[in-house]
Amino acid sequence: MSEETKTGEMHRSGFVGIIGRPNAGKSTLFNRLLGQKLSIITHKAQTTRHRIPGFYSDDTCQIVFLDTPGIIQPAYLLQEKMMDKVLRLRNDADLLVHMVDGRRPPDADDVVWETLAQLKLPVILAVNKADLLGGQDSAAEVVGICRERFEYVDALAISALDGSGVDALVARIRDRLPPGPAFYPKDQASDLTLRFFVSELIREQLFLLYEKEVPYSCAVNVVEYREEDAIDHIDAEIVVSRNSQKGILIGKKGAQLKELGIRSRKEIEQLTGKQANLKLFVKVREKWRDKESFLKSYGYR
Ligand SMILES: Nc1nc2c(ncn2[C@@H]2O[C@H](COP(=O)(O)OP(=O)(O)OP(=O)(O)O)[C@@H](O)[C@H]2O)c(=O)[nH]1
Ligand SMILES: [Mg+2]
Repeated sequence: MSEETKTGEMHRSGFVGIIGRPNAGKSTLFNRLLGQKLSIITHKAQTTRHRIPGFYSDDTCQIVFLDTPGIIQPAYLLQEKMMDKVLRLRNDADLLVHMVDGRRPPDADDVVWETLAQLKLPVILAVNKADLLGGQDSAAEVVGICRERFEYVDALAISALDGSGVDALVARIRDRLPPGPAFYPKDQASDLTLRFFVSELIREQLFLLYEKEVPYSCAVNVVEYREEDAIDHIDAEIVVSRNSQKGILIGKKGAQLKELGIRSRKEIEQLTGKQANLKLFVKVREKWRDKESFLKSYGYR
């Protein structure tokens, strides 16, 4: 049963997938919509590996946003699993927001277009990074290019970074959702575990601290999380796919791993508002990115 809101309009609710090429700004938009850091963001492509739900609620609606990994042609099993998470939106979402970096719209042969077609859902185009574009005309040009390649139900320019256009985007999403009650309590932000968020914060620091292939070869598992009143004790393992990467991760006399620990701890303490005692362990699992059983146990189902 859907109820009328204070303004007399119907309460609306639904699931909205945020999709697009790596680095388009999906997680930046997601966090801005939710007013908090639920998804990790770096300047590197393929930062997000999971499908992350975040609940946007106000008096008139509840929107469950789903942040997703950037769409690519998969080269190994982990990336296939990442793309599965995008394709599963077909069953789980009412609407999609396609984020495009306004400076580089996807080429005509980009795998993104095929994915959009496969998903068979209404799609709103959000031309992002408007703050870096030369005004309305350039955004309109990008909209024109994208509309030649896909039939969107709506399109607008936004900046996920400075927030311009984001309220308008929410209003347009809301108008397209069916009347319905909230799915979750309105003060809840997500249904993922603290362990998950902590492992993601460590992965974010891995992306920022290490170069080239290393961050892409790492998975992070929180293996122990023990809460005390004033402090959390956390053991996390970092899984690498080759022995040589273990050395890089640890660094000379353990300096790099120590730095990773310090940076991650700061982020975790910001999240929990408590002190954290973080211990990091490095483990080698040959070619884990291509092995079903490892992927499963690291949460990439
Ligand atoms: N100038 C500007 N930068 C932005 C904007 N939105 C995102 N960025 C930057 O773009 C980079 C990628 O942002 P993310 O939010 O991680 O992108 P993503 O689409 O989630 O990337 P993947 O998870 O790798 O698919 C970061 O450095 C962001 O700060 C924007 O509106 N303007
Ligand atoms: Mg992301």
